[in-house]
Amino acid sequence: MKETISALLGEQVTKEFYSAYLYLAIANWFEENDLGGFGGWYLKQAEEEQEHAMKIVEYLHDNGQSVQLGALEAPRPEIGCVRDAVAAALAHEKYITASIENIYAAAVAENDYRTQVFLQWFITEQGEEEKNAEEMLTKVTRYGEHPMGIYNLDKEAAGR
Ligand code: OFO
Repeated sequence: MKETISALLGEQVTKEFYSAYLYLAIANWFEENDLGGFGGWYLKQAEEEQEHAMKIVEYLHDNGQSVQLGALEAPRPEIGCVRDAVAAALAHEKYITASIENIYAAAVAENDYRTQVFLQWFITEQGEEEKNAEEMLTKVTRYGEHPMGIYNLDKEAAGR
């Protein structure tokens, strides 16, 4: 594996752990504001992000690479309401998608076919996560506009 790819994947490990840390911060905000249901969702996201990090660690090791762990910044999302929290998650997912796509582009440039295949799972996963985050933001925004907003949206989605 080329050093550039190995380094980018190493940085991605830190970004995935940071994602977990950010989701924990968001989960904490919900928990501290008596919205444990939302909090549970973000705790689950935090666990998934750690799994993503470990998937990359394993891939690097399977390919004879060493992993340089980076420092984790303390997440300080600016959350003043439910919508802010959900919007912060969506913005972060978009940032991670761009980061994964950047590694994919580098793998293409280096003719690193194995890494391209490896990253396909992450590209699909990011699509799912962005979709979930977008949907949550739409629902929370509509609910903010009108308490029946979520109900109406669900009916529309189900075609009823
Ligand atoms: Fe790691 O899945 Fe999104 O960020």
